[in-house]
Amino acid sequence: MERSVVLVKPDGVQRGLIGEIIHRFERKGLKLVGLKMISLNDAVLDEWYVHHKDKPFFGGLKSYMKSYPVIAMLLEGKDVVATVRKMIGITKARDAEPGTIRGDFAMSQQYNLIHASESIETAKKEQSLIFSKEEIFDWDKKDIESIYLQDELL
Ligand code: FUP
Repeated sequence: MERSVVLVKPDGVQRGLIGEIIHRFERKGLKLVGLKMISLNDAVLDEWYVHHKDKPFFGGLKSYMKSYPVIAMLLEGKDVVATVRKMIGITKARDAEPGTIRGDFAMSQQYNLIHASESIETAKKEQSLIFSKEEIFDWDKKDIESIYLQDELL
């Protein structure tokens, strides 16, 4: 099944929103298959934000992402990449829709609490940058048939 990588960024950790953010994904019915606290370094961030490397905000973005540890999650579900992107809201948090994580809890474009994979390809890249094989758990989620119709699981 499809996977998405989510980070609770340094501002989310500082603001005590780790539990709130994990709770939203759990309640949605997504399956948590990896979870850890990690300090990001230049090598990971240069790969992670390669599409932003020539932008004026790149240096500041990297310093901020290294300022405190982040919480990394690997979430599994049907069409999970698109679903999680909808749940987090748009980048500029003060314009994000109420009901989204950024829309409910943040005001800034940089301090926007959360990262989520933008595509299935970036999810795969991000998974390999953060999680080792031993850190990914393929456990049996017993309520899966109450979350999806059987046909949706094929
Ligand atoms: P998103 O996918 O919504 O996290 O946004 P982007 O990949 O476009 O940007 C990644 C991060 O760069 C954002 F979370 C915050 C930062 N950023 C800025 O600080 N300024 C900008 O103008 C755009 C992005």
